[in-house]
This record gives sequence, C-alpha cells and structure tokens, in this order.
Amino acid sequence: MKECSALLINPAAYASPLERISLYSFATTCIPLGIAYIAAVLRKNGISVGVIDQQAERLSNQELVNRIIELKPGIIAFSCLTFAMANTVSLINTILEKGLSGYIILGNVHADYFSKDILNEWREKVFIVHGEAEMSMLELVNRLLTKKPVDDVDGISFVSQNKIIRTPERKNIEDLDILPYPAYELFNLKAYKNSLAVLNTEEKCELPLLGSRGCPYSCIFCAQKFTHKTPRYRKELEIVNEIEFMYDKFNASYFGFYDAFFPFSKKSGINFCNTLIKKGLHKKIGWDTALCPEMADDELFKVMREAGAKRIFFGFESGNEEILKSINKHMKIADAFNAVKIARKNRLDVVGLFMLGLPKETKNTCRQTIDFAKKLDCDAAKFCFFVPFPGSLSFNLLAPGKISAPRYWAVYEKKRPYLPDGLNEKELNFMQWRALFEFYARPHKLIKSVLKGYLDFKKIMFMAKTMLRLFCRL
Ligand code: B12
Ligand code: SF4
Repeated sequence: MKECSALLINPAAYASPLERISLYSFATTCIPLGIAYIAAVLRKNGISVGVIDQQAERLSNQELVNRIIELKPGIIAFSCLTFAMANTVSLINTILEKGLSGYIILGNVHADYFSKDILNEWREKVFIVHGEAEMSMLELVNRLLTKKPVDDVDGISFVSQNKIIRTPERKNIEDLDILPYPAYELFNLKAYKNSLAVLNTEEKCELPLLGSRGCPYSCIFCAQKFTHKTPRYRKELEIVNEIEFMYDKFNASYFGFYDAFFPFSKKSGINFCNTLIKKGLHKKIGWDTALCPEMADDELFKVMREAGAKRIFFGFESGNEEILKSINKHMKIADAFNAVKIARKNRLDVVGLFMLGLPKETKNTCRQTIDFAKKLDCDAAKFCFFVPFPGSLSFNLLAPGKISAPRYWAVYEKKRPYLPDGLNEKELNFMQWRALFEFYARPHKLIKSVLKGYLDFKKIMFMAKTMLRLFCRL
C-alpha cells in the first residue's frame, strides 16, 4: 500500500494475539461498507485514501501500528463499533504514546453515542464524526489536511479551548444515488473470501450491496435508526447498474444485501428483479438478502429466484409471541411459518436468526424458541445472545442499573453485559448450546448443512469444542 493522506481503519474485535484464535476469530468478516463509501467520496474529491481492515486481515495491534507508521497518514480514522471498542481504545493509546503525527477521527455508532465521554478522555487529540459520515468526513479531512478551522463543519464534535463543541447536525443524504460506488479496490478482497453472511459459497468474488439506508421499524435491539434516522431507498435501476459495474470490474458473482430488508416492497422487488433479468445478469450472479417474514409473497419470491436470489435471512428472533411484542417485532409466529413455506416452494434457502436472553426470557421461552426453530426447519439457524448495544432502544431502556457496565466498552469483551431476570449466565450459555445441538445434530439437518456448505469441518469442530467446554463448566 502506498502512502496516503487519510487512512480508514476497521479495528478488530480482539485485543491480543491469543484472542485471535478465540470466538471472535469466528466472527464473520465482511467488507465494512461505511468505510468503503467514505473512502469512495474522499477519493472522488482528490484525497489519497488507504484502508486497513484489521479484523479481516487478522493483523495484531503491533502489525497494524507498523503499517500506520509506513503509510504516514495525515488522518487516522477508526470505525467504532461497541464490540471492537476495547481494542480501539488500546490502539488509540498506542498511537498517542508513540507520538505518531496525524489527526485521529472516530466515527460509527459507538463513537457517535459516547462522543462526550470519548472527548473527555482524549480531549483535543480526537475528532468525532456523527451519523452518516461521507460529507462531514470530506469537509473535516480537507480542513485538517490544509490546517484550516473546523468549526463550520456540520455533524462533528471536538474540543476547543477546553470546551466540547458539537456543531449543528448534518442531515442524512436524501438521494443515495448521488454517492459514488463503494471503493472496494482499496480492500484486500481475498481476505473476505467465503465470508458473506456467514455461509460458504463456491462463487469467486462476493460483495455487499446497499439498496437503502434506515428502517421504518423500531426493534429494541437495533441501532439502525440511531445512525440512519429516516428510511431512504435507491432506484432499482441504479442498484442493478452497480451490480453490473461490480461484475465487470471485480468479476463479482455473488452479492449480499446489507439493508434492513430488501426488497423494500413487492412492487419495487419485482421491478428490481425484472431489470436484472432484462440485462441478463441473473445468469451471471447470485445474491442473498434479508426480509421481514410478513413480506413473504409467492409472486415476489418466484421472480426473486428467477433473478438469481439464492437465500433469504429472516429475523425470527423468538418463539414466544409476548416477547416478540415486547421487543417491538411486528411479526406473528404464523408469519414465520408462512415465509418459510413460500421460500421453500420457490427453492430459496432460509437462514433463521434467533435471539436468546431477551428481556423477560426464561428457560421456558428459550425452549419455545428452540422448538420454533426446529419446527420451522430453516436450512440454517443462528442463535445469538441479546446484547443491548449502545444506539439501540434497549440500551436506553435497560441501562439504568441493568447493564453491568462499569466502563461501557470493556464489558463487551468477556462478561455478558445483560442478563434477563429469569436466567443466569450458565443457564443462558447452556440454552445456546442446546439450541445449536438440537438444531444441527439431527441426521438429516447435519447432512444437508454439510452438503449445502452451511457447516464445514472447521465449524463443526468449533461447535463441538464450545459445547464440550460449556458442558464441562456446568
Ligand atoms: C451488515 C451488518 C452486519 C454484517 C456485516 C458487518 C460488517 N463488517 O460490516 C454482519 C452480518 C456480518 C454483521 C455482524 C455483526 N454485527 Co452488524 N450490522 C450490519 C448492519 C445491518 C449494516 C452495516 C452497514 O454496512 N451499513 C451501511 C453503511 C453505509 O452504514 P454504516 O455502517 O452505519 O456507516 C455509516 C456511519 O455509521 C459512519 N461510519 C461507519 N464507519 C465509519 C468509520 C469512520 C472512520 C467514520 C468517521 C464514520 C463511519 O459513516 C458511514 C457512512 O455513512 C448494521 C446496522 C446499521 N448500522 O445499519 C449492523 C450493526 C453494525 N451490527 C451490529 C452488531 C452488534 C453485529 C454483531 C456483533 C452481531 C452478532 N451478535 O454477531 C456482528 C459482529 C461481526 C463483526 N465482527 O463485524 C450492531 C453494532 C452496535 C454497536 N453499538 O456497536 C449494528 C449497528 C446493528 C445493531 N444491533 O443495531 N453485521
Ligand atoms: S432489526 Fe431490522 S427490522 Fe428491526 S429495526 Fe433493525 S433494521 Fe429494522
């Protein structure tokens, strides 16, 4: 990589080399789209940009710092998500201790949410960019590189004369189609091979796609609204044009939508698929997406399949209607069964996403969720622990007294930040183990999962080891 003016970094969620082989190394590595968009906007405006994805490239902190030294950037910008924040803190402290020249900019939901605490910690040494950062970053980077004042840049916070200044809010980008395509050429694309949305595929190059920003719903565990406020949708033709461009430029033959859900509606979905088919792209590419179960529709799924869709992710979350309601999920259990039925009919794989440890969760409701997952009989299932992440409604609702967070970023490393009244940590861990075991250890499911690439030897061994460890601890 050549020297650059602005270096954008996606820090890893581990702090030590040992942790690299821990659970986090099994976390999916996907291209951080926010960084890819910011990089594209900076580049388009003549700024030389470098990108390092520490998570994907599995760099130790020492290796990352050495790279920063080599690249001599005037700006060092970090994407700050909560689960990687403990490591980000130690990276920033190292950079400051070593006296590396270069302004430090922090963005993404965690830095945005905790901007005051962060500025109190590092004072004038860092700048925060709030919300969607493309335009604020462009102005801020330009000002800092040319040593001009930054107080007229909207959407940022910084310390000046010992005071925290927050400039007026920057409006989100209304017309998403004015943005340049994400700058994937700056990423080491090989580092993301077979990474898309957890699953293995045979395809050559997999890339993310974003057809919209924001979401009209308010599930309590989600921080989508915090950054992206109102929903905005791209034109279907523009999305298809981007697919065509990425196919030509990177030989990208598989795409995964990062949207809250895509398509946005039946009409828009049919239009998108027909446009893709008209251009003949359906014969060259495959794609997957996430949808709300209640949007399932036979006509829509049929044309999606024709247009190259292979798989749909559904956030089913819980098998208990009361819990679904309390987390603001607008889906009914019956919608889930209907969605899987229609997807199956149209030969679309279904990945079910479930949560354990939600507020009001008990052993009994976990049991309902496990039975629900098994009955639905999705092709694959993920059982995540509920975490009230900063930026989500649940963080505000549960924070007082409920989240054991002496220092909000450190707790995410080792200790569960939240437990419902009805379950202790051991019981919850055991429920996850049970869920995975009961779902995958059915002979027909195991065989199908291996054949379809949802499980490979590495994942089976990892699961077996985790289960054994949990079992020994009980
Ligand atoms: C797609 C996605 C994934 C994908 C890909 C992740 C990836 N590496 O990008 C997958 C499925 C793998 C995933 C996994 C997880 N995810 Co996720 N994911 C998302 C999602 C839906 C979209 C992210 C996205 O690309 N959006 C499109 C871009 C354009 O928007 P953006 O990222 O917000 O970026 C803008 C701003 O935030 C800002 N910005 C972003 N980066 C930077 C960097 C700098 C330097 C600056 C200045 C600004 C800036 O400017 C950008 C452009 O406008 C978000 C929700 C959301 N934010 O919309 C959650 C989200 C980021 N994920 C989240 C979580 C918790 C996870 C998991 C831990 C879930 C789990 N239990 O396993 C894992 C972690 C895996 C990992 N190690 O990365 C949380 C993070 C919450 C928090 N407070 O940190 C979010 C916000 C969802 C939520 N729960 O509310 N995720
Ligand atoms: S979880 Fe999905 S549907 Fe719910 S608010 Fe977040 S993005 Fe929207």
